[in-house]
Amino acid sequence: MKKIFAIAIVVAGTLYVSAENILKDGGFEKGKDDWVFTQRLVTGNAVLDTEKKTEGQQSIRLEVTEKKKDKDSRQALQLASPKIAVTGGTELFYSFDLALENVTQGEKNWNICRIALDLYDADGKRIKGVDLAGGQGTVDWKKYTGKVNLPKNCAFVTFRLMLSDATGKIWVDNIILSTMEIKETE
Ligand SMILES: [Ca+2]
Repeated sequence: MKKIFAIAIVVAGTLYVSAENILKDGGFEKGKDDWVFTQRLVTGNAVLDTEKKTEGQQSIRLEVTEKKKDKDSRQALQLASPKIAVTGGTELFYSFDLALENVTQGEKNWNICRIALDLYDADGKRIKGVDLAGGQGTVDWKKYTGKVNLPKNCAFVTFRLMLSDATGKIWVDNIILSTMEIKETE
């Protein structure tokens, strides 16, 4: 049985057609316990936010308030989804909402907010990461959509949110990953 986005239709007045979300609870309505939180050499957190959201009752907020002073390129705060089974050699479509507040770049130009898809083979070996969005400064909610061509040996993906050696806050909500194009009509 395919899940159709009845909730999205009601809440956002938005109709999603023919897109089944292979990421369970991409809107963080049931929390973040299934996600993997990693914190290295920074002060910060990942928390559910009931005030600022685009779908349902809550979104996820990542915030870094302070970095350690000693130079280390591994300073980061990130939250990664559980591994999701996919079929190699196919297209994976994505859609998500992202907002930023006072995201300040670290030393390198990639030390910003980054949203990525990580691709793994059947043995769990990481093939590569694909950046889906990034940014710095303060940016109101924006929807990002697109597709990733999965290599033939790709068996799993994870969706990852990251503040990489950067301070500030980001919010993400309404993540959809689908084997079919995500069509949206008002
Ligand atoms: Ca939500």
